[in-house]
Amino acid sequence: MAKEEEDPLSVPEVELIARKRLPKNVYEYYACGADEQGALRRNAEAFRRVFVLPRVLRDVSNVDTSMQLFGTRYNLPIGIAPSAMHKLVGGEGEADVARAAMNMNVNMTLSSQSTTSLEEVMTIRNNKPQERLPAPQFWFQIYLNQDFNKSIPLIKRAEAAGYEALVLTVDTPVLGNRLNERKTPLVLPEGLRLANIEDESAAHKPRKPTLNRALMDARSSSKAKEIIISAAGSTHSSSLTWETTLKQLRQATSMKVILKGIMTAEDAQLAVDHGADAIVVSNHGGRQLDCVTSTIEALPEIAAAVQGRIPVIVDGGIRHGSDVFKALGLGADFVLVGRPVLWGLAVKGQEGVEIVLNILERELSRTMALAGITSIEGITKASLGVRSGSFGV
Ligand code: FMN
Repeated sequence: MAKEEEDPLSVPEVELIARKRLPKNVYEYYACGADEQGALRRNAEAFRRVFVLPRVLRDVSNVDTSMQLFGTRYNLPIGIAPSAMHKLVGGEGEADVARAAMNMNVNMTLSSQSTTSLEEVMTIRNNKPQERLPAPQFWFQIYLNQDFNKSIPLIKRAEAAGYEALVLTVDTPVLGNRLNERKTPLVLPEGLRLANIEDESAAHKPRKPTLNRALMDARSSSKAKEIIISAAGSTHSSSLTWETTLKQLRQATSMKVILKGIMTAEDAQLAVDHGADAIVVSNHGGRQLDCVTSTIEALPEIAAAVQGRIPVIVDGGIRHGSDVFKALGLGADFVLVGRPVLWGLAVKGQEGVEIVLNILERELSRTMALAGITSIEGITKASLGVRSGSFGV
């Protein structure tokens, strides 16, 4: 095995190894964006137009990357974004990711389209032996059904299991047009189980033995998603509205409600007005609307509109600890990483996810030291410069 394969030193190196190891269709499913993949590229490229201002002769012998969110202290201002079907890369999928999150004291959002049940993932969190830090909180991501009542059982299960927050993904009234996925269709392997959704349908109806068969026969992952969703009597609802959705969720659960997929200051203001507990500035990793700005460019205006009333979280294109620094400087309280976690999982299971998180931690800590900053709260736009005026710095 080549040296860099044994010991990847950066997230792009982890991705290179993952790319070599994963079947092409699985790699494409994880990597691709929508249409011409403009949003996917812009998410990462936009970070390259932001600079960190080095400051010298400051005592940076103790750099602390920990921070607090909803009253919980985390080692890092970095959480794991929800992504579907982790067992496609092998191993124990979401369970491996959850163990890594626990070891690293990192927040994790489980996708409703996971291949491990939400209860099993929460058991990993709850069985943590008493240690120095309290366990990190886990959140549960959901797409709502056209008929809200059909979503209630899944919401109740997440609440009963102990998830702190429900992350409602609002950028998917219809699925994005992912050409690469369609060109290299994903045929799901035997034994793969859409754990939450299959359980949900099984809880209410006789078990559907044809589900896995139908998934295996699906000619693309978009098709597979449609099958999964319809098996749960569910769909990506295209009729959610500001008027009803948050009200319905409030009635159904006491979990915090986080809206994921906000890209404009106007929608951020509406999220605050309608009582969201936090927002995630996200374009779904470039997998939905292709002709959209990068998330990091959308962030400053959104943070300005929110004015600190609720936490602003951002994801998309974060591949380096310095990207995390830049996102915080541009107004985010917290960031999520999607694909880097999947690459780590593909390379070495739980250990691979920990390798990725450790790389990001070391890079963030080094960037802070070189910028003369010792705490997460100390990272502000005063530490940043930009090549163009588009970031409002
Ligand atoms: N977002 C969701 O809200 N629910 C999902 O089930 C979901 N599945 C995803 C599957 C894959 C393979 C990828 C790459 C992303 C998925 N996302 C999903 C979007 C991520 O939560 C996140 O917004 C995105 O990956 C962040 O960009 P990054 O991958 O550049 O870090």
